[in-house]
Amino acid sequence: MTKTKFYYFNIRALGESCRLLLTYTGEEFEDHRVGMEEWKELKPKTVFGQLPILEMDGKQYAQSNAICRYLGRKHGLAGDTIEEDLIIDQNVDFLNDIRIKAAAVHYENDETVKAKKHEDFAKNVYPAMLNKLDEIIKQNNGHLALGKIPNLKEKYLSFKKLYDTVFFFPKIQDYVSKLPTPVYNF
Ligand SMILES: N[C@@H](CCC(=O)N[C@@H](CS)C(=O)NCC(=O)O)C(=O)O
Repeated sequence: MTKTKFYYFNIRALGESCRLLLTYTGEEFEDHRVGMEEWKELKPKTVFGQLPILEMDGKQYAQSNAICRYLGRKHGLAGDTIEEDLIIDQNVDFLNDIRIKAAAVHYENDETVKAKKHEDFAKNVYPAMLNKLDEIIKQNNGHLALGKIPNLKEKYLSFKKLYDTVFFFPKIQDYVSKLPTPVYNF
């Protein structure tokens, strides 16, 4: 039997959609949370020097979205046609565009630049992107995926619905109830 091990840091970020998919589909896996000491040793042995990594039968696979697409196909969650796959991919890529903006602020070390970037994006970037995402989730009846950006669930009812859709599943609730505390909430 295939032994599946998922390697990522003890944060949600790029790993959580893979963990949620593994949990939802019932695929048995080890949720391996890599600490900084282990990472120093592991990094040069990974495909791109980054996490997440999915390991199956001792073979490694990288890139969070590629892993999610693979898990979706493997467990019958992909589209019925290649055009449906294209729609899924376009929405995931759009979501990633928003994440990249938020990450640029989150990981900025210079506090002045960080504040400036946040002010700029909050005024000129997020509203249009988040309204579009709101529209997509509404059109898809509460489906898609979302990274963490503060207060979205309060501001956009559709985001709350999407969250409720995902966290409604008993297997996901069970997974969440056993989670270790992430090192930070991102
Ligand atoms: N495109 C990659 C990006 C992976 C990535 O940026 N990983 C970061 C953590 S979120 C990482 O491994 N950082 C540690 C390092 O580069 O040493 C993916 O989606 O999997």
